[in-house]
Amino acid sequence: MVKYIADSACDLKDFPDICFETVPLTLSTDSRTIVDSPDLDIHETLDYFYGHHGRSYTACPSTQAWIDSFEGADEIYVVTITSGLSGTWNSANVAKKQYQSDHPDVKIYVVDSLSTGPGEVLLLEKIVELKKLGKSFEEVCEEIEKYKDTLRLYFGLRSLHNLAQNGRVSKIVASAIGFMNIRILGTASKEGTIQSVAKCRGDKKLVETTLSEIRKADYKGGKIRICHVESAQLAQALEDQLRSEYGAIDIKTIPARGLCSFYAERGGFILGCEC
Ligand code: X90
Repeated sequence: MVKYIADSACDLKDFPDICFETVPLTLSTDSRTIVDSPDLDIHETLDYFYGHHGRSYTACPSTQAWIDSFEGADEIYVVTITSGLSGTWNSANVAKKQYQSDHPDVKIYVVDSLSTGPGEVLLLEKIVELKKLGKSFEEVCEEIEKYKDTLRLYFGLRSLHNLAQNGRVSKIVASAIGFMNIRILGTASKEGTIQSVAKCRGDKKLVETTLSEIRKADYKGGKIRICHVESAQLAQALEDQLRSEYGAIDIKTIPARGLCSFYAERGGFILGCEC
């Protein structure tokens, strides 16, 4: 059996016609731990964190959680959030080694997305597409490593509070926003870390600047996936702009799950595209 697995930063809850499962990260405060399961109420979870005044954290899945997800399959594809910001890729690899020492015939490919949310979605969709074409395990691994280089990730955020609190961006960068309608536009660096691109005043300017970055990246009409945190309108504005400039492109928007919602925060979006 072929199984497809991603961590919950991937933002998908299910995937039709294949055996797909997500392994949750966790979000927590000193008094509560929230598992990023597919049925998590995002609105309530965000309210909880905004109302909580102490520190809040996240944690990657345990080795055991990965091992449990491998059970029963003989060919496994795992997509993780960037190793540049999370221990998730590492814990998946520890699980892979351990699992293969007990099940030497099981093939496991763990791909470091160097991205998150929509970047993970694009990788997963590509793996599924290659398998449908009848590619072997080795061919899929090889083609995915090449495909990864064609992907770009952009994100527009209203607050960097949770990223800064957890050491994923510097406090200096974070303090530049949070007032006067300032949004930050960022991108994933080659190493899968956060690189800030521009400060924009208001959503309209944010959409314009995102479009101009995509143009600069030499985007030619490839697939686009967008995740948003309670900002469907902003995502729609991006979709509309992209369609009016590039025509009938394959573009889809979904709400972010817990992990990306926690870090991208209300009003944020994350966009992945093939360049
Ligand atoms: O292991 C953990 O506890 C998870 C840590 C994840 C930290 C960052 C998640 C960011 C999610 C924010 C904008 C996208 C940045 C992606 C750059 C590669 C969303």
